[in-house]
Amino acid sequence: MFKFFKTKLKSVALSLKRLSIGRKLKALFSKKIDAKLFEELEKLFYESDLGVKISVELTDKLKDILSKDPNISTDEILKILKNELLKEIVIYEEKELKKPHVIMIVGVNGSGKTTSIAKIANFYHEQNKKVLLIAADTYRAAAVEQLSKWAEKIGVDIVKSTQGSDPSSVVFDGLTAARNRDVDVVIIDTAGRLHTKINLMQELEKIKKVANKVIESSPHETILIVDATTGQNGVDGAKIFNSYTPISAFFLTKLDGTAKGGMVLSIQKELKVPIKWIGMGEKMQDIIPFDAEKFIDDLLSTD
Ligand SMILES: Nc1nc2c(ncn2[C@@H]2O[C@H](COP(=O)(O)OP(=O)(O)O)[C@@H](O)[C@H]2O)c(=O)[nH]1
Ligand SMILES: [Mg+2]
Repeated sequence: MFKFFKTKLKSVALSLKRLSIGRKLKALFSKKIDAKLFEELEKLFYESDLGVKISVELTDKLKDILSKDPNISTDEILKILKNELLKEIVIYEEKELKKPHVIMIVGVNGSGKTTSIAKIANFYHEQNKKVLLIAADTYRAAAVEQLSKWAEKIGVDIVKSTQGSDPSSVVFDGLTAARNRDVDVVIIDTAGRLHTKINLMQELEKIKKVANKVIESSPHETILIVDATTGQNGVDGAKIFNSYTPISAFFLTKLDGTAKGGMVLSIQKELKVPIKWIGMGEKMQDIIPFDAEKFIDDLLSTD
């Protein structure tokens, strides 16, 4: 583990606890057990962005448990909840990096794609990997500029082209350069696209085809950036996205903001796609590899 990571993790853990529904649960369980309590429970789950399915399932489960054992302690209940929530986790299987390992980043505008690329790039750069960025968001000049600034700040290479050029041709150039320069990790920035714009979704397929021609079976990962503050809308968008371009993992951003945290579970339940990273701020160090158990502990924390 690297220095910035260790110190960062501590503050990240603290800010994740902010999401906690454990305290609210504890308060609820100190009330009389009746129909109203279960209504409030379901509401709490739902308002924590756990989604309808998980909220209803958890409430039913608790109803069942409390009817069998009305004197069960809150700690016991939280333990049961933890196990139930862990069942919703799709485990991310760490794979060996290919060389070069090609990661394509996709998502809607403003979700945090470019910032997250900087975070991932910095993460690998800190591990002494040679990183190359490809600026394939050619729609806006500002996008290329933003990525260039990050590249400079981190100290990694970038391949870019002029605004309006074909994104797949930039990808072709970038991957060719990656091969020639002995690069370890390539990260491709793509233009923000709404999953409803079919031509843009098809463009992603074209980028992938071109990538595959230059580097076999690349991109090795397609990561969908999802703004965690968007709740169920984000989940619905991700579903459609995934139907056009299969996603290998999520990067959930803005968990430091107003996000309720429950989306971490609902998005996995609905898509069966794992979360690999979470974003906790605007700086390049504000990234943590997703740790399901730790996350659920924080979510259910009562301190
Ligand atoms: N608070 C917070 N802001 C973030 C995070 N990730 C990105 N942002 C901000 O979200 C805005 C959009 O990010 P950007 O990377 O440009 O999104 P893109 O349009 O998808 O490339 C910027 O103001 C970022 O600083 C995060 O994890 N936390
Ligand atoms: Mg961008």
